[in-house]
Amino acid sequence: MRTAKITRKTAETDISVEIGLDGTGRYDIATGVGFFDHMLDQLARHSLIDMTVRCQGDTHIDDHHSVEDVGIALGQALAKALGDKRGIRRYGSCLLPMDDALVRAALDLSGRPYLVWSVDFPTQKIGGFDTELVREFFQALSTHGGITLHVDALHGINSHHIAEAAFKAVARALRDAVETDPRKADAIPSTKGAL
Ligand SMILES: [Mn+2]
Repeated sequence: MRTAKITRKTAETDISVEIGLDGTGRYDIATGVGFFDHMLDQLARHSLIDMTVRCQGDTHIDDHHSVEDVGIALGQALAKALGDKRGIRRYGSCLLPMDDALVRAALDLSGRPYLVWSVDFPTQKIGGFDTELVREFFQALSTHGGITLHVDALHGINSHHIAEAAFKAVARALRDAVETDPRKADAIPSTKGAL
């Protein structure tokens, strides 16, 4: 089974993350940030990656450290669970509508972190959540997961919908990319022989 557990403790956050790539999208998420929990629920549910996430962070300052550091830990967990990436499809993409919002995600589990982020939010906040933290999360996930990740919002007028569509689009793309390809089950999907 392709699973990983990461614990990460700093002066700002205390995090544990457990994932199973070959899961059914079961989730148990408690980060101390309500809207972020809602987004991670979507990420697990739509990637079919089982996820348990716990974060105790300095949310008395703001949500920034908690969101960024969970992104770091989840990225590290993904990289660890993927191992040498033998047999994976490697690429994934998704064009995901949610009411007014339409978000495109394309990713490559290349080992080369690169984020292209073209998502504008019409409001600075979703409830008490800073919309700029959505990018911070995906930047951390990309950097620490070794993921080339492109996310473009093609349309959207509601910030909650845009954020949720982004998480769901990345989730669906991840689902495809981490899946093993039965035609190439023993091969590392690169002409270089390593990812
Ligand atoms: Mn929602």
